Amino acid sequence: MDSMKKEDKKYIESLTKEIVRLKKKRNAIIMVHNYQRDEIQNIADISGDSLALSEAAVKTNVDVIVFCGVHFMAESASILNPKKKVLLPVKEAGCPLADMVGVEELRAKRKEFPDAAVVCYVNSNAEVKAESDIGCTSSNAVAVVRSLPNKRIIFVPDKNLARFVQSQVPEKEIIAWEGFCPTHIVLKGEDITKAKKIHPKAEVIAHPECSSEIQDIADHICSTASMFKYVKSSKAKEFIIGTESGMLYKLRKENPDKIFYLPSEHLVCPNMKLTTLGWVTRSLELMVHEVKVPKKIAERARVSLEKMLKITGERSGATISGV
Ligand code: CIZ
Repeated sequence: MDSMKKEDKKYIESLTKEIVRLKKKRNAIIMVHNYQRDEIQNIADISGDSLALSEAAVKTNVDVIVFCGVHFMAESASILNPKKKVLLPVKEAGCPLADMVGVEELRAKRKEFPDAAVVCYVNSNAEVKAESDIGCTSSNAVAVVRSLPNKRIIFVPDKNLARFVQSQVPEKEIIAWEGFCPTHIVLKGEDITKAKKIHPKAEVIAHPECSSEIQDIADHICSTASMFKYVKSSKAKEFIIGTESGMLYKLRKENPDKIFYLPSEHLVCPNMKLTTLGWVTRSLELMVHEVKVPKKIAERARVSLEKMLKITGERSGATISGV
């Protein structure tokens, strides 16, 4: 912010004012995912991971949720908040990982392994959630898999998270879907080695969507919600963060005495960065783009999300700023 030009600051301030005005007019709340742009994080009423946001929304008394994130997240918010209008400011903000599994292929896999339970990562479309036995996030995937009576688990769609779960639950057989996050996958072992050379005292924290190469060398593997908790409790002063760049803004804000490094300039999700203050303003002005899941699919998808919530209990990973 400090290096920002005067006219940029003015532009941001005037759009932020307009968003606050429109938010009141629409009785809306702004939910912001941890991977969003800095200026979007600054207008958040609630920020956090996708599920913490959806859960937090259930407790608010608003008519409209503006979800600054990607499509599957807005779908989850809508599934858990069927009476509220959920808006995704940029219609095209999708998730290639979520699109790597389809319902027909999943049904075929189930036929191949009829004794297996299907666990689906939250980064999946509503139809896939509806087709699964239970959902999970990166913070509770291990607990969800452990809780199931089945010895075999079909885990969709992220093969790297599946691999991490397998390492933690060796007594089960995880049949991993071949999906991956195109942003996390760009992080290479040599990026970590380079960063470690420059910052030898830094701890390496990586997201489980990173490749096996990264999982093997990281000091700690955890979801975005767990990263905040881990950093706060760690005695280390410096951290190399192996996940999407947006995380660094809030990590720095919440831990001013600690230093954070991004090991690769490519750790930027192009879909997450589509949302700008201009699009949020337009979204509230025109009430676009509503994300609505067909009732039959939403009901079944809600069962898989609620089963997950029963296992891990209520989470408190969201940061409430300005409701
Ligand atoms: O659940 C989320 O928001 C995602 C996609 C990752 C995480 O670790 O928070």
